[in-house]
Amino acid sequence: MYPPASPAPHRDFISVTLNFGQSYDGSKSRRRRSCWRKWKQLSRLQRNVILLVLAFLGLGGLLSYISVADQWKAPNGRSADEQKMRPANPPVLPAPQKAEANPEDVPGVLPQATRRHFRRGPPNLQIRAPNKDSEDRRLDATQRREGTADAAQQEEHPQRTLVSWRGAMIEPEQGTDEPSRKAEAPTRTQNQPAPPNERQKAVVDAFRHAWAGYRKFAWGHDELKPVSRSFSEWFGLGLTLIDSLDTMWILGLKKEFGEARRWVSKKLRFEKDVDVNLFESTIRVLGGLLSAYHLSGDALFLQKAEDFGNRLMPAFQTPSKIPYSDVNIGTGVAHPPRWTSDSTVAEVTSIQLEFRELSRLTGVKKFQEAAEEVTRRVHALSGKKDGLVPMFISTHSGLFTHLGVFTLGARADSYYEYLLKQWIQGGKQDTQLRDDYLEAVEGIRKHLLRRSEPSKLTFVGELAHGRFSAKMDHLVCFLPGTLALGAHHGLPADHMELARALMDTCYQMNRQMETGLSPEIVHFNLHPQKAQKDVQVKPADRHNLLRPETVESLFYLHRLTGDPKYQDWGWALLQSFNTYTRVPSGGYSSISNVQDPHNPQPRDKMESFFLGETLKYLYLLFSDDADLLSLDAYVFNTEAHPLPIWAPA
Ligand code: DMJ
Repeated sequence: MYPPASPAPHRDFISVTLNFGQSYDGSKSRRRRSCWRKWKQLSRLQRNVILLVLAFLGLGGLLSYISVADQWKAPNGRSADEQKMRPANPPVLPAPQKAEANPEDVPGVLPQATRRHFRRGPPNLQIRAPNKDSEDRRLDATQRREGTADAAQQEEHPQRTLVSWRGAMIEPEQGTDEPSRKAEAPTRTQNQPAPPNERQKAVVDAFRHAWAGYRKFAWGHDELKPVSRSFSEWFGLGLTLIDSLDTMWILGLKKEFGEARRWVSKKLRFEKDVDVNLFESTIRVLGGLLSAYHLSGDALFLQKAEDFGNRLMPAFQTPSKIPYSDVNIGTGVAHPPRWTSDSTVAEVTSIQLEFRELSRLTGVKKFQEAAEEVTRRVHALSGKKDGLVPMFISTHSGLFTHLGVFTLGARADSYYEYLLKQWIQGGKQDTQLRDDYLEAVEGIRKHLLRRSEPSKLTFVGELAHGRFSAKMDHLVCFLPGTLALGAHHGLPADHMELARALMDTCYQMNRQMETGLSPEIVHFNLHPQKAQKDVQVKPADRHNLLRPETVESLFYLHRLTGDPKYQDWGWALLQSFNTYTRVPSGGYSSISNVQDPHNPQPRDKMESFFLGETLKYLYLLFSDDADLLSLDAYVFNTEAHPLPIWAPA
């Protein structure tokens, strides 16, 4: 007899035998039994260690599978995310792209020489239709993003008749484009622009000086503080740089544009925990990017615009669909200002040009739908007075608040501007926009228009609970230009007469000041018996923020009447800006006292709209070429960023 087998000695190591073939006798059950017996013979520690090793091996295998699979999905070594961001169009501006290959990214080092030569002067403004391939790729990317292949399929075969957002039946060929993946910028080219004349060169010089200050002391920040040679931050998005992109393009500043483009490409990031004002960031950032895209054809700007537009969308998630004033572009949390649940009427009704265009270019409808819902609701509200709107609106109830106060200045101004400009943008199809605008102009005539003493200057005052005030913000000086634009597009000829009269007044608001620059607010004299000046200024209102409205209207008035006096007036204004606001070390500064030429008191701030609007409108004003950003092809947003008119009238 054999003695019973002695118990297995305790082992301090683990032995694992792997046998992938059949067991020696071919019996699976026997092999299973033997494995199980061996497993049972192991100590608890040994079993745990084996299980741990197996789990580790399994996890490692899974991770390497994922990594390999990702590479399969992203050929050419590009990540899946990069694939999604494929440009809609190949850029038409090779110079900045080549420069981007240059690792240098900071001001102070000249950008790499460019391959293709920019013409001196305004470039050939060109809007190009996408080629079929790029359009298809973009369609694919959008479908992946939204999972809306079905919707896209429908749009592949659009019905002949579309329903506009107001429910009107329209024929697609007649004009207004619904946002669609097929929609794209129309193809328009402009003849070789004339070389800049002497006055335009002076604007280029002013721009270069402003830009030099920004570049030296505020690069990549929101605003230059030219006196202290530093910067201020508002949204932390390089506001001045983005607001200036299309101006540089129009002024033919190739090197500056290329350098700014590189910053947008490498440094502009929207993933940041920061609150932005919906209106201000829409008109400056979204508008600036869309316009830069249209002028240059560079898809980078459209990608950035779409990213930014998406981050603004939470602002529309309110009970009333009237957007909040502020939204955090990093967290997606939107909110009204701390002290109220109201939004400003001008703000919620002056984002439509940009959101509509973003939808048209991307094919993503939500931008247009959200913005137009606001227009629809405001249109239907009570509380207006002959087309004039109050200044505030509740984001909870969707109703106007602070009823009975009417102005064409701050908090209401661009509501009127965008009624007209949306109508023009959409190819003049939407008669409700036009009619609201026409009614408002009559409301202005009826309630807000007066003539000053002794010079009988026509001005637009304010109404508060039935009481007229002869107060006029410089902001109201957008109105002559808007009226002239409407008349040009077929609205009553007497709008042009009113535009001319108001233009005279706005110019006088500047000329009657000792510096030749308008204060922020004036009060007009209404009393013939008093030996007073027409234009009076209160001490608190004597500042000038380098605002554009007077030169904006001068541009329209000159372009649409051909009268050279408007150019002369603009020239005088440029001299005043140069004399009283130019800071020798670079940049221009807003000033605190337009009535003291000896000490205008620089406020140490150069607003982004000085480059985005004021200098751009001056440059366009001094051009005699009506094709340079033709008013039949483009509509300017309220920050002077040109966007294409969707269809010819
Ligand atoms: C700009 O941001 C825009 O023109 C806006 O419509 C009004 N305020 C400034 C310029 O004054």
